[in-house]
Amino acid sequence: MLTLFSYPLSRNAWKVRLLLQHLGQSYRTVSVDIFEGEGQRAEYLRINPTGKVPAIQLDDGRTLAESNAILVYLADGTPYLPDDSFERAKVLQWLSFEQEQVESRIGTLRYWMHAGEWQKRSPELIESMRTAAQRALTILDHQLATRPFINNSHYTVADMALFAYATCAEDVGVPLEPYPHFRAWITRVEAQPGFLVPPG
Ligand SMILES: N[C@@H](CCC(=O)N[C@@H](CS)C(=O)NCC(=O)O)C(=O)O
Repeated sequence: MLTLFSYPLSRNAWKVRLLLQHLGQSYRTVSVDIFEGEGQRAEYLRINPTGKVPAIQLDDGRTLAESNAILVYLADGTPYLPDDSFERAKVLQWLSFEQEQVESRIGTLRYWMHAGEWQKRSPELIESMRTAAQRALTILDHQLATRPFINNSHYTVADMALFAYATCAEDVGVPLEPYPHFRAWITRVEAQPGFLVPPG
């Protein structure tokens, strides 16, 4: 059975749990307490050299880390990842966007909040990350003005990945009010059969 190395509050891990739920695939969870340094233990670093969650281990012992790489692996051959090479590359385009422009800003601010590190950062840095997050949300809002899901009419792993942190914007001080198409997309994603409520 697939093993998922996870932490309850992690939305990067939630992306993977969401896909597994959509797929109806059984798995076992091993909790790695990233706030207690468990990710840095030698035993876990052999599974994921970055010490972060999520990671997965297959029955044959092989391991895979990076949430979006895991999504692509698990979604292969399912409706959540197109077979057509161009459409598939478009999904990868949005997965890269998610890591570069959403997770790195909103996800990092959220991590600082949960880790109690917010006060250690300068207000200027926090504000510049919020501004960058607004730019990312503007891009998503424009994209979603003309299509129901980020890569057209099909709900894919790109929607799952983007949902994880883009929807935390308000928690880190970025209001969603200016992004009506993005907010309508949130409702569409939440209505997908098997949707899993993300951790707060
Ligand atoms: N790019 C990685 C990021 C993973 C990541 O940052 N995970 C966080 C939890 S959401 C973590 O384990 N943080 C612990 C740390 O930074 O040491 C992915 O998408 O999987």
